[in-house]
Amino acid sequence: MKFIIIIVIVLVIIAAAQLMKVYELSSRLRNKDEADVTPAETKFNAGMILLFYIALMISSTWLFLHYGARPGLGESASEHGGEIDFLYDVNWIILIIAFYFTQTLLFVFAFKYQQKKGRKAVFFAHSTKLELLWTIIPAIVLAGIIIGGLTVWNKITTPKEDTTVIEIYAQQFGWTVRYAGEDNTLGNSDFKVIDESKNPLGVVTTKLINAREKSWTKEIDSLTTYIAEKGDLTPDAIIDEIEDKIERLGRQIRRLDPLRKAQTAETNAAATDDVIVKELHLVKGKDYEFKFRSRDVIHSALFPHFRAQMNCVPGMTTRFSFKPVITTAEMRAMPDVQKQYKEASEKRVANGKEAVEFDYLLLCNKICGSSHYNMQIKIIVETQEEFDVWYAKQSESKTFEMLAGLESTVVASGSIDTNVAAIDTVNLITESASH
Ligand SMILES: [Cu+2]
Repeated sequence: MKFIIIIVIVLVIIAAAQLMKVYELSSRLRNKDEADVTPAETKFNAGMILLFYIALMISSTWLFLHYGARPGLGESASEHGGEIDFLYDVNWIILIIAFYFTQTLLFVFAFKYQQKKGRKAVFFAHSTKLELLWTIIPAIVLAGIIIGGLTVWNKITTPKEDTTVIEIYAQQFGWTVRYAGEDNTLGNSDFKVIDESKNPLGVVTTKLINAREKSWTKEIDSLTTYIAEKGDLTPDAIIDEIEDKIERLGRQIRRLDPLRKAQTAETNAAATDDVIVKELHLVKGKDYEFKFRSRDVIHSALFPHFRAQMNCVPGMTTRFSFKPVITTAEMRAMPDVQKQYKEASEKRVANGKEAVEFDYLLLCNKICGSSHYNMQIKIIVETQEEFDVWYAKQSESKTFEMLAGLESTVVASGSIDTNVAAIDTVNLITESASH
């Protein structure tokens, strides 16, 4: 279907070009310059301009009325959101007034002052009055918009007291949430100790550093032993690779030193109780401070229903605070939301898909790669009681220490790490042999 439409458009363009050519040829035959415009043609063009103006006004007015002020977003679910909505509405009102005013001038003047016999255009080189008018009015309007925006921005970004700290960690292509635990303080973090499955956010504790060092030292030991015992029977290329690896591991161990120095009893304690999850649960009426980090490229954390957005920049921490004021259940019960989701669900069910229910979402709003469109997690706003039940369950199994498997590493690291080193060596040998 799309293909047919494209073909039709192309054919229409070709036909129009051919018609123009025919017109040019015929005017040449009639000995007439094609730049000469007859009064009838001028009148026709002016009429078309007026017609276009009327169609533009009717269709834009219909769009404004049909889609309303904030299509699909519903009521703001955060405390500060009302002010953002107000700014948004003010901007739209100014834009719409400017739109109707300038478009009317443009098209109506083009119609009114169409070429007529004996009419001459007024010529003037400069008009101070006009210059002042179209400089000062936009300047005042723009200053108003900017001052209004800055005032609201300063207000909503001023740090609040008694906020609950939550880290939002971005990476291609997903979000991870870290709750700060009882102490409301996040533990230190560093990319050097990131482990995809056990420590995805690179949270640091002295215990973790020691476990890392121990496991890397073991690996070095077993590789060194391998060279000492079987070096004579191993091709030089493989020996080189093993030696490179030993050097690399040594470097990794040395890089742990500054991290170890930065750790104190407090930062260790702060990290141990951090809870790492894949869903963001918030309590209605609580002030939150979100700290954003990114592992790879710039992402942007967008909370559309809360009218909040903040860039997540590799190498730095950005922050934003807001207070959710409507729970997920309350939002689902709103007539507008129910209507919107009922219609969507009916369409989906008709197409053999399952029905959908309203959910708050955290989305990525920076084109960050191929799966950017799908970089989202659910946000659930609930009562304190509901939150406590959920959180208790998470802190049974998802604290940083448990995820990092620290206890078991310390006890059993010897056997596990030697195995890892042995497998790696075998891999190196088989890889080189296959080349
Ligand atoms: Cu992203």
